[in-house]
Amino acid sequence: MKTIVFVNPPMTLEARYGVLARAGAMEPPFGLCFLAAATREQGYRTAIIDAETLGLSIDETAREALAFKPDYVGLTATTPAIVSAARVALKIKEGAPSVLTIVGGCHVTAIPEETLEDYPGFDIAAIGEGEKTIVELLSALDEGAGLERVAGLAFRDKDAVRRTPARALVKDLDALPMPAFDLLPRLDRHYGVTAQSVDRFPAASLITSRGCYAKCTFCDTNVTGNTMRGHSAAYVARLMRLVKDRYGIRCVMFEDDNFLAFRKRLKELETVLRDDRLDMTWSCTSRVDIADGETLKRAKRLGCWQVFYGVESGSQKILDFYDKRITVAQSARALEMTKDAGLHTKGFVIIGNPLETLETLEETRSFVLKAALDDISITYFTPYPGAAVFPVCERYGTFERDWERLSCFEIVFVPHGLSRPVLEDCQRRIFREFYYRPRVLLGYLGRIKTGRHLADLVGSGLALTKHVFVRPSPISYSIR
Ligand code: B12
Repeated sequence: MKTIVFVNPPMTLEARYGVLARAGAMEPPFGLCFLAAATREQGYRTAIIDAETLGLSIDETAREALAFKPDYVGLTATTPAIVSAARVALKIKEGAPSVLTIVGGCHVTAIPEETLEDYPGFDIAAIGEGEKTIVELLSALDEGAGLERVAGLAFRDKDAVRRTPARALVKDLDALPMPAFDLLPRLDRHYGVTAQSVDRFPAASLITSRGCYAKCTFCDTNVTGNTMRGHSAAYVARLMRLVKDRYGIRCVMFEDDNFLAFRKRLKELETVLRDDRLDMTWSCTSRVDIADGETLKRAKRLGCWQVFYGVESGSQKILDFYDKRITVAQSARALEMTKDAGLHTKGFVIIGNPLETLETLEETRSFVLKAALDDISITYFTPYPGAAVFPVCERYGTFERDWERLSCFEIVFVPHGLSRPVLEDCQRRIFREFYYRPRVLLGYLGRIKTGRHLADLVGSGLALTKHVFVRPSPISYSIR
């Protein structure tokens, strides 16, 4: 029996969230769980090493992987994780040169040739969704057959990198084996959404669909594409039941790009969940143009307590530049409807965008302060290779192409006419003016239900306070 070890490479919360690390959480590497379920079903001895969650170093990760005496090692990587993945792959090759390393995920999917050229530790790249690719690839390798027959690959051939035809998206997600959460460290102990996104503990995140119909140009959708595919209502209920029964999970954060867009499924869930008596609460994402009163009230009835929206900016010019296809007024309305339905709201905001000026920053600040928001996340615009804006972003500002720093919490892009201190100061100012208001603070106090909530909220609150008050930047962001 051949062995494959999947690796989520090391990456700390500090690398992901910078000074706000305390507010971050580890979540399961869903892609690897799907892949591991697929190879295990085909009879491969399969393991997952989640080095990110276990806090392993590069050396420790390679050592743990080699301890399984693998034939194959499959590494996943986003853009900020690609260097770490490449280091693990090299270490594995040093320890056992015959092990074949395969890299997949959004970074290599966007730029396979460059990735294979830059990182000699990777033997083969899997492009796009990987469940079928990995199974066909392993069987081709076991049979000693050529790789050309396997769709969705890139590999080195003499001095060049060759690609095979594109792999089609998975049509029927329910047909995939259930994600192999059992191969991870225990879900309820090692992974946890923080209290900002959870109303009860233990909590976990899940993903129940792939793809997003929108084509916002800042967003990297190159793996799952623009065709929305959802697991069925019955599958969603089965998944919730599984994490509840096996790990005692009581609250779920759905990480789908646009959970509420599956309106028909939500209706069906009403029956399925009532019959199942799951008694779980959840939070989810939505585009603002999907939100309507009926859907939101239904979500509330089904246990939803919080909805996350990508409001992105208070400037229409920037929303239009990104082809976001929403208006600022639509965002404001969606947030009000969500509050009217009795739900908490969180908005994702991006600053430092192409075309950003002091005026557009001010529009965003003023929008955030007026909108019906309970919570916000403010990140810096980050051009990812899989996003449509990537090839043109340097027309609009200076970009530092240092993959490891592309976390959205470090400034790697500065729009023409603005500067790094101005962006830092703007982020601090919006955080400060947003959070340190009686309405928002009291809202937070109202959420404290357990000691765990208290510890999480105090911990992240202190980190935020230190960030916004204690470290003033030398230049002041001021429009007037
Ligand atoms: C859930 C999620 C998270 C979770 C869990 C991440 C995880 N490890 O799965 C958490 C919260 C931890 C997270 C963290 C981050 N995330 Co995130 N996240 C997502 C989200 C919403 C879903 C990911 C997912 O599960 N997709 C579904 C699975 C099935 O797809 P997949 O993971 O890509 O895996 C498939 C293929 O890529 C391929 N594949 C992947 N690996 C391999 C390996 C092999 C060997 C093979 C054969 C195939 C293969 O097969 C898989 C199955 O089909 C995506 C957006 C999206 N819709 O994909 C963003 C996304 C992946 N995240 C993103 C970012 C920026 C981050 C952070 C940097 C944010 C931060 N500062 O914390 C960190 C980076 C963490 C890291 N380790 O690199 C970006 C990445 C962009 C980029 N090019 O790098 C995305 C694409 C969002 C976006 N549209 O911009 N994220």
